[in-house]
Amino acid sequence: MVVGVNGTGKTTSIAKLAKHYKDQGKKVLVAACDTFRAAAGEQLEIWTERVGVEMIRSQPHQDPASVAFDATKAACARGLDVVIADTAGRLHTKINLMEELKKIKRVMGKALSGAPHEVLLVIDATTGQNGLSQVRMFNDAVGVTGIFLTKLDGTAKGGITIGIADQFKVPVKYVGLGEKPDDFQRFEPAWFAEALFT
Ligand SMILES: Nc1nc2c(ncn2[C@@H]2O[C@H](COP(=O)(O)OP(=O)(O)O)[C@@H](O)[C@H]2O)c(=O)[nH]1
Ligand SMILES: [Mg+2]
Repeated sequence: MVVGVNGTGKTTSIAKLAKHYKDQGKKVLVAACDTFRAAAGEQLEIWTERVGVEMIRSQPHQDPASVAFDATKAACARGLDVVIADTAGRLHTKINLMEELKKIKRVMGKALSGAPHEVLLVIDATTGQNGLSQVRMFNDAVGVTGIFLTKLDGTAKGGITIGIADQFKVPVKYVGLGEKPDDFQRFEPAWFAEALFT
């Protein structure tokens, strides 16, 4: 399950991860759970076609949780390896985003015990300390298991990484280094620490 505020790079990062798993020979299904913005589903569709993985999409304004549930069930039934759920970063309704994310998480667990196995929060490295309040907010609501720190190509040092590690004990797992599917890597603390001082 991938969460984060709009514009941080959720959809792009999902395309990167989907391609990464596919390149490892895994069968990947992406669930478009941002059902509030039509453009969000379309953008995800373009990406999934480009990297060559399957996607499940809903009708506009369908309950996002039901998309996540269907995708997880379908993946189990068909023996797929990885389901990645793209979620909304802001809602254009009175529904509370955090309540919606909690529900998505809950129903994935109903479809498959233990799911979602990862709640990945996407943080834009260029937003600086505001990212910390995003970590707090999402972590309180859905329990973040890892961070995907995007746009590290656009900022000198990504110093927010230190604050995240210090305050939340949530590991930064991946870093985004550009807009193309291969522009990312696993976060390497040693590599990062060295870059801070050079
Ligand atoms: N330079 C750079 N741009 C990125 C990276 N990740 C995402 N983007 C860009 O950030 C913008 C928002 O990304 P998008 O995936 O639509 O964000 P979402 O609203 O969270 O789904 C797009 O223009 C992406 O190309 C990254 O690692 N580096
Ligand atoms: Mg998106």
